[in-house]
Amino acid sequence: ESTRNKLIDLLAKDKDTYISGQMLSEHLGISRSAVWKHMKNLEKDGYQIEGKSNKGYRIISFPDKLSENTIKWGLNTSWLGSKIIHKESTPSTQVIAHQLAQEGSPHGTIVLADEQTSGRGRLNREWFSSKGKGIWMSIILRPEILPYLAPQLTLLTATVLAEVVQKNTTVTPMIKWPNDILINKKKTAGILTEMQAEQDQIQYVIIGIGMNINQTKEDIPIEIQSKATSLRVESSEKHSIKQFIHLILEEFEKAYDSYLINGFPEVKKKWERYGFKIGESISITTLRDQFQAIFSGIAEDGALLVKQKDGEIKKLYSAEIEWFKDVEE
Ligand code: BTX
Repeated sequence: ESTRNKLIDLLAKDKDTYISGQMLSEHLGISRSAVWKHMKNLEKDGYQIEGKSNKGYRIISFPDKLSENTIKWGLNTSWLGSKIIHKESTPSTQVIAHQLAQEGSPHGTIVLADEQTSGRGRLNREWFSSKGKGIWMSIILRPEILPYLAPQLTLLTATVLAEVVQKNTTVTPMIKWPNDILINKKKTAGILTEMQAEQDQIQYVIIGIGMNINQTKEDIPIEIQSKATSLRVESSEKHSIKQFIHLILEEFEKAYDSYLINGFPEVKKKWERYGFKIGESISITTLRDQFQAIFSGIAEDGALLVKQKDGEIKKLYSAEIEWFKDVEE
């Protein structure tokens, strides 16, 4: 397995250069016929490899299957995804990411899985993550911002996901404060931000992204069918999960770098472009009470702004919101 990965790394370094069988066998410390056998196996797994007798080998394309190598290949980022961990099946990528972060994994490390067996949402809610149908990914960040600003990263991530869907599909995404991506009012993606911090310093933030891509209607669990959807259901198209991961990581890196330089205003502006139900009446549930008010957007710091019946504007940092259709149900 590790020889195979080294071989792919060598070939992936430069897709336009042929590497001779001799060179590969020397670098890897295996015979030329073993090199040839590896090539045949790679082809079986969906790698397209060109072999020319007087030049050597080169990789033409990677399979759509996810692996550390296939994700690395063609990823146009400078720091995000510099380290990639991929699992076929795991309880939750968040758990792995926490472990890695505690062991010192660098800023920009990403953890991905084809399937999560106990994926989770906020407040320990369940997050369905069926095999090969969506993006189940955690990003480790070590931002030099004050801990109380970390929720802004959730809003930033939501705008990134919305932008990627807007630019690359035929459907129109909306963001439900703070962290749901909706298409036709149904949830397509969710974000879970977790943080390890002291009073005035963040050790790390883990951003968990769950995005439904290729589920059919029948693939979506009954319990959530009335409120969940996938890109495929809404656009009648299948999408390459690998390509979507690339798009998200590239857009995220840009947005994050710009956020560190320019602060939150740009994120706020973008967020409000996608904000669901701005100007409309919503139901708000906080730890203390439940009331109805007009959703008036987000504040300069990302808090939820609602206008109460008496005209007073309230700023909320943590709440659940619903609109009336849901409240009546
Ligand atoms: P949330 O608490 O906002 O949403 C969870 C709720 O969403 C559930 O109670 C359920 O009603 C609904 N739901 C569950 N699964 C799905 C789904 N696949 N599609 C749409 N709706 C669903 C949102 O939490 C945050 C989700 C983060 C998931 C990522 S995946 C990678 C990482 N690993 C991990 O365990 N969690 C994160």
